[in-house]
Amino acid sequence: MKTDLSEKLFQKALTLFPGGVNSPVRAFKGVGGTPRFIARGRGSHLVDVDGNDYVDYVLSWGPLIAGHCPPEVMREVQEALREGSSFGAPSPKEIQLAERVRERAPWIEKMRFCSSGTEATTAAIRLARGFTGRDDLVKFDGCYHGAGDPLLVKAGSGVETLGLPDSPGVPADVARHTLTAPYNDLPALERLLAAHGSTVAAVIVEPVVGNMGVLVPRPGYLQGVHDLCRRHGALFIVDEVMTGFRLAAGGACELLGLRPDLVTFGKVIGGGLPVGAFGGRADVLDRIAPAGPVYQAGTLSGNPMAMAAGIATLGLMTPAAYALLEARGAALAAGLSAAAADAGLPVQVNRVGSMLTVFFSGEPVFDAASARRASTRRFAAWFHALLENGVYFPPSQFESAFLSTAHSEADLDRTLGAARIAFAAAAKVEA
Ligand code: KE4
Repeated sequence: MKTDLSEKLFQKALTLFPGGVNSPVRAFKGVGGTPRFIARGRGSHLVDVDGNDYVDYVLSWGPLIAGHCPPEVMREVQEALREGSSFGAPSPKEIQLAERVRERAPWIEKMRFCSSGTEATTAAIRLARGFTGRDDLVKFDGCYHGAGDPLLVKAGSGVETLGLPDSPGVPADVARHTLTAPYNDLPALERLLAAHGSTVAAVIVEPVVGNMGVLVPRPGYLQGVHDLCRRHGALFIVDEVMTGFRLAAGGACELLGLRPDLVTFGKVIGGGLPVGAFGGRADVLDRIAPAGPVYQAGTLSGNPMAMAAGIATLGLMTPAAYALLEARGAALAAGLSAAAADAGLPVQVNRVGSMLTVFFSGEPVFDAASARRASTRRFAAWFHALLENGVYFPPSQFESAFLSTAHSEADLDRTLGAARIAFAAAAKVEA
């Protein structure tokens, strides 16, 4: 596969950007090699600057649930742009998107739009601290909630991929207020809150973890987390940036029957344009300025062009669309498991709906510690063999792959054919 132009552009990018990228996970650090520079996306496919075509399972890390450039989204965004991209003033489109959100997630009594998932989680934590008057926060080892200071403690995603202990630059005074517990381990959280519960403002969790690779919550676990929050007077924050509007119309909260105090969104809610949101109980949200004293703001929050992309994207996600994502996800997971077995490779395929990860491990993967025991060397060999055969998976063992409604049966056939070749390549690598 010719990658001359990507390699040339990457050398140039290295003189402009730290690590040659504008977000660490894109740098292929977890798998080695040169990141592909992308020329365009269409439906379920990407084409790189050297003209190579790939079935895309990154989908901009989740937002493109209807694939690249769905005509309905393109039309609405172009329409909105004709009237103006951003006013810095209220506009009807923010009301339209908020009403679509609330139709799907009625536990969101009030909300605030922002421009990224990181803004949403950072604001939700400040709001929980302001509402409770407490300073401590609990998160789970391996969960990633964006690049905000309070959250870069034992985080997943790029932090895990790069093996960064916790990010330098986060003052010890901030980090010490972030307590961590293992995911899927209720007794551990019980012990932590028994010791610190009176100073904990909130517990934040990825309901289905995507940022250690996919980790599936054990039955009753998340309800148990919520019950412990209630017992200790802490707010329960569900971070649906990755799962929101993807695992169901009402996200993981609908799928798993959760009713959190606060929820955060990103990715799909903007359909590929920059949108984040946080919302939940009205009595909590009403502490946000200018209704209350907890400050949060953003120049482009609720801009009509991004709202138009979100409105159109959510409008495409019908019950039939979710049924299609479930069918495609199940078929892909089954095909990958069978192909790995044929290659004599022990793998765990963790999947919920259209989110999945192939862990190169012979044991169940249910938390950060078991995920870290997977073979990143075998994953890297598998990733590159897939890429060489026109299939673009996330370049890290500790990320989720995503499907869209644009992924066809032909895409899955091509993917499984490439996967068979890739598993054979991985089998030649020491675990
Ligand atoms: P953004 O600030 O990247 O929009 O959202 C942060 C965030 C918050 N919460 C969850 C559960 C998330 O998954 C994310 C972002 N996810 C990563 C992918 N694992 C974004 C990709 C990147 O960092 O480039």
